[in-house]
Amino acid sequence: MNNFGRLLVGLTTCAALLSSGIAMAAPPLPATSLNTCQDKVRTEGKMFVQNTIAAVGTCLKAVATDVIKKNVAITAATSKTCVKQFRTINDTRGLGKSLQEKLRKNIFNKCDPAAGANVTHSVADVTGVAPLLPQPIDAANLDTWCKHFGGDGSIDSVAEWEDCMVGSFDCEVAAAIWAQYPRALEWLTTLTAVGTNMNLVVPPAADPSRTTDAVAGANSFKTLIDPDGDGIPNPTCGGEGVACATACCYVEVPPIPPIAPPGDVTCFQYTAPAAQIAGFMGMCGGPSLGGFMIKTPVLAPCFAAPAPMTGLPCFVAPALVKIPSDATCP
Ligand SMILES: [Ca+2]
Ligand SMILES: [Ca+2]
Repeated sequence: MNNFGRLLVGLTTCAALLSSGIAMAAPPLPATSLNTCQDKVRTEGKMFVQNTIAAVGTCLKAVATDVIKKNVAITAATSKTCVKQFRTINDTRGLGKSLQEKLRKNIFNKCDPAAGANVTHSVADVTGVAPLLPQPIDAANLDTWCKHFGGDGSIDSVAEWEDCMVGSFDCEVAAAIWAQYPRALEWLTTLTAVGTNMNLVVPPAADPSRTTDAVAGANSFKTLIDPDGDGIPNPTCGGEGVACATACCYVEVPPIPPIAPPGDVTCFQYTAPAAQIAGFMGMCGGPSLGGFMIKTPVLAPCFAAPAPMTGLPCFVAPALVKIPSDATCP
């Protein structure tokens, strides 16, 4: 074999080794894959929060220049800037261009086994419910807290974890923006007022939803600053900071010899914010049915104590009737 022949054989061998090396590139170990997911959540979370604050801040900076510096009404140029910025927050085209779509896609790619062969951990390793790995991420630790952001009380998928992240990050951003711009709610209200400002920005023919998307994005951001829409900003993450209480309404039939010793009790338990609980307790009080039934409201769960008059327990169904909790309560 001449030198050229040897070179050719060598090159061929090299190429074969390279290609087999590529073909044999092993997927990561499950624990490595899971840690990559955890780290992706860190970097994506940071970028989402920073970029969302930057988008809203860029809009409000332009408003402040009009209003504070020049003492003029919000200009067309500022409205245009705000449409551009809020489009990054809400984009209904589904092209993956909004900040939220990017966050979800990048987390999906590293965290969801459905993304492909390089995600070798299981969804259970993410949630921590019956994990296969010894050390899960334990997203299920957030089950109850995430109900404040619309969660169903049980994080069973990567997407549900993403939902909770988006909700909590949005709240964080709203609080930061309001702290920086005490007039944020007022200015966003003016920017989005029907028939004015942002609504007057003409979208390009190729992108007709640009303005309506941006206005919707600005309106939902307003809701984050003022969840109950009363015009008073209270960007408490997860709503207006609802504190829920549980009350019990004991309905007792006293023992009336010789009919019904030792009496009877049914109790109704309800969990809701303070105002609803007050109404519930108000309806419960006092005797009824000519004194044959006594209703007693107690601000505690029904299983906390026996019925006040008969002393009968009301710990389990059918004596204990649980009214579904108010939707705002975890
Ligand atoms: Ca669920
Ligand atoms: Ca409010």
